[in-house]
Amino acid sequence: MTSDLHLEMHDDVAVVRITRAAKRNALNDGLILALRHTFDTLPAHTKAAVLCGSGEHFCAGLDLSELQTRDAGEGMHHARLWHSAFERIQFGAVPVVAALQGAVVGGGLELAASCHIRVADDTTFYALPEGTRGIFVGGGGAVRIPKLIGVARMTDMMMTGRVYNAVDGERIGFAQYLVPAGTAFDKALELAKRIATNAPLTNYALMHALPRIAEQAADHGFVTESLMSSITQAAPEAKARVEAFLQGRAAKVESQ
Ligand code: 1HE
Repeated sequence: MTSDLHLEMHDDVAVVRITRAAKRNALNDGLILALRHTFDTLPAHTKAAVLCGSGEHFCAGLDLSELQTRDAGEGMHHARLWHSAFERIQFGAVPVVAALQGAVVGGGLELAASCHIRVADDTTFYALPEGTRGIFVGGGGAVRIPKLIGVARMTDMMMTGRVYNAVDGERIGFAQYLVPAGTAFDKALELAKRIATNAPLTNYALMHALPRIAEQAADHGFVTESLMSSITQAAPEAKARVEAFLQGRAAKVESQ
């Protein structure tokens, strides 16, 4: 498929790294297929993952050198290929934490938006240059990005070419964490290791049920929530964790 994607296990955390820094980690078809395959076939003991890019930029989006060769039908199938790959990230086996630096633009922002948590460093900037390149998002951005920042802000970014810096990007909801330059990977790995210690059913509910509940009508959402709540509570692991707290063996919630 490609030699530009690398998987490395840190115990039960998978680190998936795009290693195409010379092209600012721009996503060609080989990389999209490799992302889909990698997130589909993570080792069975994987409990969480970090997605990162090598070099100074997370990802410059679609490899524009591939854009020129497609007609409308091929273009649609190409977008569907991206959807299928990013779907394996969002609705895959384990939570994924993105470590961001430099450019998180176009399809790179769509890729980041398919992860569950985004950690940005001070050098991060976000843009959707599709608007100024005469095209439209095609990697799920029209669905996922408004959920992070709202339709109005996405419209502004695409219509005007607006670029958000790291501070403003965190303020409007692109990233949940903002850390000093060069430390996004460390923070993302720390978070992934912590996520890996959660009860697997809780992580499953957060990945697969929460986003769907949030889109259901409230009366449907309450019922789905009650089902998920009872399933997680019934698991032996939940009982053991609550028991550990009651016996003073589990950490208290502390302000940070
Ligand atoms: C690329 C790409 C790319 C860099 N496709 N080759 N994305 C964009 O419109 C963003 C285009 N890229 C940039 O604006 C800049 O490259 C960056 C801000 C990301 C980085 O700037 P810089 O100064 O560090 O790097 P550079 O000198 O611009 O680029 C280095 C090399 O990477 C250069 O190739 P070289 O052979 O001349 O060394 C660039 O051509 C190459 N490169 N970005 C191809 N994107 C499913 S729909 C999604 C639609 C989109 O994502 S559209 C948005 C595309």
